Amino acid sequence: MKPQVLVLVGSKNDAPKLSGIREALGELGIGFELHVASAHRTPGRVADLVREAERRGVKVIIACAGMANHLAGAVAAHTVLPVIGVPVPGGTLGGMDALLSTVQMPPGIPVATVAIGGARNAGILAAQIIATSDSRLRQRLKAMRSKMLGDVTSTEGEIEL
Ligand code: RP5
Repeated sequence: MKPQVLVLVGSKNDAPKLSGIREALGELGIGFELHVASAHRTPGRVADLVREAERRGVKVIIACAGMANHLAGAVAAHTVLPVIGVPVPGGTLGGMDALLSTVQMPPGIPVATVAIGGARNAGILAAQIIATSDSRLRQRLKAMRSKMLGDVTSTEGEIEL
């Protein structure tokens, strides 16, 4: 499966908190590749990975980091591909630092930011972007929504006030 999504994590320690990306992309049949690259520790590698990915036909980049998440912004600075930022939870501020540094981009260089630890939504949003030009993927996304409806309504038998 040719990777359509590039996933970058700022540290190997982030990866265990981000399994929702793999799960969502797997459920939707989208190939991805994963690399560790840090905006601060390996800035040149970030630029190289992003430019290579664009050349190889990657359609969306998901950038995940904790603390000061400058990774997503740095990635966005090197490409016009859509970039989704995932603030990774942890540290002394619980992820608020990562959230604000991901979302507060200057005009001209947007990063679509999901919730702190919102890995699954990042995968689904990447799929929705790709689905704008892939009708079969759009059908799979609709099937995912239908399953969600079933999952929610089936809980009604379990609730009481
Ligand atoms: C960020 O700093 C990483 O994304 C990670 O969340 C945080 C701490 O990195 P490690 O010291 O655990 O490698 O760049």
